[in-house]
Amino acid sequence: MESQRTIGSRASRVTGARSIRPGQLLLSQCGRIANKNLVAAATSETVPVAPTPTNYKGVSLPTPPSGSVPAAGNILPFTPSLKDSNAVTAKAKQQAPMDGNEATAQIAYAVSDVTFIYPITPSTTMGELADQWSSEGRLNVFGNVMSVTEMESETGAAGALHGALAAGSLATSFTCSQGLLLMVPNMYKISGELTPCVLHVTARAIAKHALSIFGDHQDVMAVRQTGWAMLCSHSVQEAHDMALVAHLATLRASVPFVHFFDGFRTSHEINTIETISNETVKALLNKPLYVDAIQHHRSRALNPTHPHQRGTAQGSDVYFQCAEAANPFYDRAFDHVVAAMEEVAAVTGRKYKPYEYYGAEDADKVIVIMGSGSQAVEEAVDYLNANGHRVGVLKVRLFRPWKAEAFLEALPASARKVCVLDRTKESGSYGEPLYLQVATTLHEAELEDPSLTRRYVVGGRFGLASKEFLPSHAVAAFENLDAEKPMRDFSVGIVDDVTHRSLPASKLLPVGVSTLPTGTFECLFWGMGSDGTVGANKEAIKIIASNTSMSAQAYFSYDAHKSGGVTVSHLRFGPSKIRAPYLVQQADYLAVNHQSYLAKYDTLSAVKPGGVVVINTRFTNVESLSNYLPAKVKKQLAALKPQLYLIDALAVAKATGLGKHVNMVMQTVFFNLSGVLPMERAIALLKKSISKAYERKGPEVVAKNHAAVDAAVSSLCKVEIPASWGELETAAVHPNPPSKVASSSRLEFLEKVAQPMLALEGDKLPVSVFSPEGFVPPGTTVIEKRAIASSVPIWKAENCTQCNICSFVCPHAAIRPSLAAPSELGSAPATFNTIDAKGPGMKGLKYRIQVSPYDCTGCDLCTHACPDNALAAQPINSVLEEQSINWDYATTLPGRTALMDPASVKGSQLQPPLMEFSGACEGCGETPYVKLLTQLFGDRLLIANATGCSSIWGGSAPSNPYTTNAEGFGPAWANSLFEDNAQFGLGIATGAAQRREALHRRVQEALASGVSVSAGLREALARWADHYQEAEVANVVAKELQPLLEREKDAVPSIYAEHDMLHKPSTWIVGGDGWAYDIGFGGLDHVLASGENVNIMVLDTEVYSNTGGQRSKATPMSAVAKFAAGGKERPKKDLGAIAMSYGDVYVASVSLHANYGQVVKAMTEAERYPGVSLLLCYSPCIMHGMTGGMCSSLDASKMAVESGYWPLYRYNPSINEDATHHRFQLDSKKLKSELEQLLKHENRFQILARKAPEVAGKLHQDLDEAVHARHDRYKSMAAGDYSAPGHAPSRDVSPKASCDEPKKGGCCGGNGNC
Ligand SMILES: Cc1ncc(C[n+]2csc(CCOP(=O)(O)OP(=O)(O)O)c2C)c(N)n1
Ligand code: SF4
Ligand code: SF4
Repeated sequence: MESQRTIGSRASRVTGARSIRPGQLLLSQCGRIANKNLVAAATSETVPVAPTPTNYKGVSLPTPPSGSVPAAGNILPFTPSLKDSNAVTAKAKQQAPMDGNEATAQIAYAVSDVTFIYPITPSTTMGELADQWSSEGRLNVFGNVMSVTEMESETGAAGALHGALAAGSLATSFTCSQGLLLMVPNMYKISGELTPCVLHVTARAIAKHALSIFGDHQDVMAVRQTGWAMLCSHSVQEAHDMALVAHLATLRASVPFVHFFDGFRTSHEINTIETISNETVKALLNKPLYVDAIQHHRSRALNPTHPHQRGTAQGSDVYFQCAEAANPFYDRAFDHVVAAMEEVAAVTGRKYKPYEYYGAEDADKVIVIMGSGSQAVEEAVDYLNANGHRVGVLKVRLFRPWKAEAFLEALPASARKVCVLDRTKESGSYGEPLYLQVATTLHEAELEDPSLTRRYVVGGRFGLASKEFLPSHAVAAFENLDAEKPMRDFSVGIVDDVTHRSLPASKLLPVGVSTLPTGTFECLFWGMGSDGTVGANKEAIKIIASNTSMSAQAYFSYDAHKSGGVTVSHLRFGPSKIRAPYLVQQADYLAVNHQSYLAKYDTLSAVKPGGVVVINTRFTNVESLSNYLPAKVKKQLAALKPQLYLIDALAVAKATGLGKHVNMVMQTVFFNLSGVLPMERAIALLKKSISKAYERKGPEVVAKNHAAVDAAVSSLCKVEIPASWGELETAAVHPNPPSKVASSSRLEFLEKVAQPMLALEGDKLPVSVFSPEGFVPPGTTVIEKRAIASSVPIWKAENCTQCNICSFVCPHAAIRPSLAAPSELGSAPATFNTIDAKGPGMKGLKYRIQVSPYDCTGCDLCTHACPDNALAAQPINSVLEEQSINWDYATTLPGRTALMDPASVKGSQLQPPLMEFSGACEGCGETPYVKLLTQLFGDRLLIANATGCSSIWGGSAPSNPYTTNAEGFGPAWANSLFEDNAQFGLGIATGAAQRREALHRRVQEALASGVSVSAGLREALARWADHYQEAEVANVVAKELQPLLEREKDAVPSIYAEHDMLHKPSTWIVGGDGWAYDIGFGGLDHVLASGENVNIMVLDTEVYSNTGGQRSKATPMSAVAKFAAGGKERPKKDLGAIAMSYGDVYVASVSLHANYGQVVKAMTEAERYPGVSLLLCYSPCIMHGMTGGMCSSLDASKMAVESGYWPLYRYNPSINEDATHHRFQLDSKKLKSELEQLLKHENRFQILARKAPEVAGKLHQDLDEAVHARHDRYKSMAAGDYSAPGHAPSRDVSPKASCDEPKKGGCCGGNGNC
């Protein structure tokens, strides 16, 4: 498997600066003491003496010579003294605002030479920073530029990490969740070999009934048995400090460390921290102990000059003993952690302990907790103790190796009741891991010393997938301990009305009482995904933290839509240190950046009475606003009496050339109204940060943002809230138009689950409304009605030629053709105008193009695609109600799906899209392919979807865009994981095929046995048995059979039981290029080679779009992507050529936006082909940075095809090669434009051109040459010449299955060769 390197990772870039060698030590070397005295010498007598390490023959192991660097080839792990007399003292303090990822990455980069990375949210940023710093040539403390290599998966990253460690490198990596799980086998290897290493983990939920990117400890708890020490950070500051502790401790202990902190809550929280400089770190690592440790690690490495063997196979005679031989290293690790913490304390002044108590000295109740939640408990402890209680919190940092004595020492003797809170769930266990550990510790202590008072201990769960954990929840846990019989195995923070395990709300800390330090200012900003609000707030908090003496904190919450979703920024700043690992509960300042949110969401629920409220609205006076706002909101405003400001930020943004990006305008207003900085200074700082942030996008973008800042404040108006608003009647308001879904089976889910979740009220839902397996009914996006477009297309009937192309290209299924008989139009709305329908079979019908303004995202692709100028974008407000009524009417018209061949561009659009209104970005290039797929085969689709954008826009609960046709048939969709999708899809196909074969046998046996059924049923069964593999016949007969079987089910019970398998499904394996080219390639390759009848659709955005645009092996040479900050140096992998090399795989390379007909043809051929089919789909994405935005995807795709950058071809193995028929057909024969045009059109290519023009020039030239060479090869293949290397074979290789539809010309396209 090819591995990829960034420019910065080349060995040549490891600068001339040195790594530490014995002769270069700056400090004197300390002596070493004999092994058996190690622990005692290092700690007080209370610490037991560790046994002398022995080898598998029971012989005492030698230690490296005292006081000197071990000889090369000393393969024993490092066993140093615990203390080192060479103290390094504190340096001047430096403060900086940063998030937990950056705080960690700074240390990891400083002390590591090598990393192997792979993106996974929320840890990706650490890898991205390492890549960026490496590409900028940043030196670590050893004077080296870190080598950063992106791997094909975390399996690969862990394997490579293991290898680098075995070669003696100081190596690290970053991951979480599914990624961490993939590392498990190598984690055992690394710890088994007692290798120093640190893995930094943003602890995250695991994909179970659903995937979740949010934080909890399920992933780290799943590796607690791998032999890695586990050190937990509780805050952003700790992430910085513990990262260093972990790196120091691993060198000391020769045990690898997982350093973890809460995903999102800590990894993405920006807080003001005191940083540790590289000089300080360097001074620490220059201590002889570490110099020795590093040298020792290197001398143990694999090296042919002093070889040894590792990783052997052992039998039952020795494996066990060898495993036990590692015990001394784990026995000592705790003390090494303590020593490392002391060293860090000496240079930072921040003292940490593995188990640290906070609270009343004489506490009677104590909560034990790990991670960011401990800060909420600290606030609760302060609050309760200030109110006469005696409570405390014991914060666990070191989870493995566990040190019972130290834990007991930290727990106050007065504590009678202990509550252990775990941020994980282990279904079926008697308790979660931290609870079990604590319970065992207490129990054993009591057994050992019967005089000890018995402690009551209970365990509970909190905060799964970043569920809010507030001080009031901690208080509820303390209150539980006061109950006569405290609840055990409880949950807190949710309402469990099924098994009744959740704690009731706290009585002692009522809602609305803040536990924050006095003077803390809290702000909320409601923005829309990709409108820049989050980015602007990140800058704002950095400006405040860096230019005032205040502490600052920022956290951002998002909904699941890729774009156009809701973002809420939670900012706090104030004179005291801010802990508060939870969302803002009572804002002093609220900005609502989109007026529609006021009606849709309860934006005012977390505002302090009398606070500042700023609304971006078109209605900038109280009268017009009054007409717009729902009564409920007006009443809320009247009650809160905020200082209300209005601004038409959209108008300011438009006037300054920023389009719909209102972020800078709203930021400027914030600085103006909050008064956090003098306004002149704030403006200067804002402009400076804009210049830095938008530098990559070019000077024009910078200038426009500067202009927006200048224009903002003068557009702000303060308004008085009319007293009359307080008197209004508040009828229940729902922002969404009534649900248009008739099916009662969906209604319950829609009403009880989907509606509240969409209104961002999901946190309040009780357990009982959920189906435990996490299944979602079809078609739930129909109720979303987001109305996020600023303008929508309106049909100009007079220009329309009825090509249906607007509908074809719409990524959101929001514009469709309607056909109606004149008689059906009697009750049509007045503006529902139509024209005579054109084309065969259309006579007498009326035609119209109708948009759904609530579902349109305003991407403008349709207006660009229309060849006849028959669509015009209109401001949404002017047409919303009218066109919504028209859309509703259009959906009541009968479908006329049989009028045209669905396998044509126009005919496909008369089929209902069974994937509609997804959460994809506006103009997304992936969705049109899947939408078309559902129009061609939607009623029989089985989709296995790899994790990626397509699984997020296609399956983020409660939004299921996959819907059903009038008969209730539609795509059945499932996501297993990222890496296993090909195999998952193969399994689905095999399972379904197996069941159908068995059914076929039963039908044949029933027919042969003369079973007593009606002639009609017998005839239909016989017909089905003859054609069961031909979808177009079998599925029609299956429908006929339905009522017949229903009537006569008792006669053929075994056939009736499987009647839903009478329909022949079409299995599609769908995923992005990251899946297909990288992490899932092994499985994909296996499926390609399987000969089974499955179809694979690769939505190739040429980057990992879902995680923010990291490079994959599909990324073209020279493009700048994340993890390829210096531009990709290697060419794109030719997946099509690999697939074609099997000879029996149907392969097509398509571009929907560039050639509509070819994609329909390829999809149809692929589905008909009875073996494996692979469709490579060019998918423009926001990550490409197209000039003109996503609506220019049509132009970009044409440029890509016409320049040869993206060839269009179809390779059909069912065609027998002869002089005139060739399997390989090049559909883009003529190159009509230069590659340069495309390169200039997209920022991904231009970044490098701006940053390093010479490098870009060379890479662009190489790319151009490669494109032309490939085109020449394809031309010769299309002429039947397969002789060049890498070409598809022309020999006959037959797939396993037989042609689906021999009677219709079949997979050969009618030439008789199938
Ligand atoms: C084992 C594992 N590693 C990493 C991830 C994080 N992850 C989810 S989607 C994704 C990228 C998907 O990229 P691609 O396949 O190109 O699809 P796209 O998002 O571009 O559609 C990554 C890295 C994961 N879910 N599982
Ligand atoms: S503007 Fe975009 S989303 Fe709206 S109808 Fe046109 S193509 Fe569809
Ligand atoms: S593929 Fe690109 S455009 Fe589509 S949803 Fe993902 S990030 Fe957005």
